[in-house]
Amino acid sequence: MTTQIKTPKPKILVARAIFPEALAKLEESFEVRSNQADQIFTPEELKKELSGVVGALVAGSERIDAAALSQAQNLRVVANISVGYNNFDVPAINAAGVMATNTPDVLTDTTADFGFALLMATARRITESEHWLRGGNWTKWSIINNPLGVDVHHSTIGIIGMGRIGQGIAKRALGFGMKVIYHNRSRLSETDETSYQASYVSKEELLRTADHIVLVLPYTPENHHTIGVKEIALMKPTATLINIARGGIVDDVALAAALKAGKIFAAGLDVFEGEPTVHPELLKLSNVVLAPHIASATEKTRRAMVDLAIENLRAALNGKKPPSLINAEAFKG
Ligand code: 8YV
Repeated sequence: MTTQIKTPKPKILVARAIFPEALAKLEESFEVRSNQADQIFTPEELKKELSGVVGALVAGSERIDAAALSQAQNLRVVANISVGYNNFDVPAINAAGVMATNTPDVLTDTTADFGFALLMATARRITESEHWLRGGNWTKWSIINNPLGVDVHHSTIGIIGMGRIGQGIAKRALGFGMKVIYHNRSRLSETDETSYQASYVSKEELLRTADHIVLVLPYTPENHHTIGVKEIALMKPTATLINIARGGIVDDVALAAALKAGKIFAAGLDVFEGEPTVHPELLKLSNVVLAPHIASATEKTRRAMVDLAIENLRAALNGKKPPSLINAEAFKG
């Protein structure tokens, strides 16, 4: 009789709740430390959870830095279920010899749809009107005595951050007959500018001339408070500001004060400084549409994000190049 020696499955961490079928599939190949209770780990807990695992699926809520990695001697890959990766300290991850991945492309259209939905809701005062109606204020039809919005069609949209999602917003804006202006670290190719009918302008010109400003740039320390008191002062009093980028791109205190004083028409925010806490002044205002960071939140897209993160993790652990490797430079040669 031969005794079969079972090789132990490699250990991985799934740091946030994921779709049960995806988890079950992972459990076929890995010993999984899962967090289906969806509790946010403290930095100390995260450090412990990462020790002894070879791979980890994480999200924006998990800060992966030198402290988190300090006991993660076996770790080979951290796969973010998110395109933005400002939760990653990339130099610290490189120093630990760990691959870092994200989930681009699969969420582009869903996120651009949401950016446009938030713009429409903000300009046309949809949530405010609904509250007004539910509050029993709709007692008669009126030409002037109900919430009057600003037009989206044929207005000028200013997109700050013209990556994949910014370009998705531009495509949608064309359908509304909008004039598209943008500001970005680098200019698009002539071909792309022509296809989106988009003009590159300075940040100041964009702030002064756009009717609707949509923020889609990644968060970096240099982009901290891209929009603050000075920038809001340049905007038109009829302008709207939409943030689907990251908390910290906008100075929320300055924005709340400007909205309260009527310096701009309205804002639509999906992301906040210090989220999930929202600045209390913003919660009191009616000229701001607030959403709980849901730009990528359709079932199809969230499943695609989880699947891509798993594909990245499996590739890295199988000695292959993950499809969306962020720190490829660190693994050259
Ligand atoms: C995620 C996002 O839901 O992908 C991103 O960058 O902002 C969202 O799609 C969020 O980051 C969760 O990790």
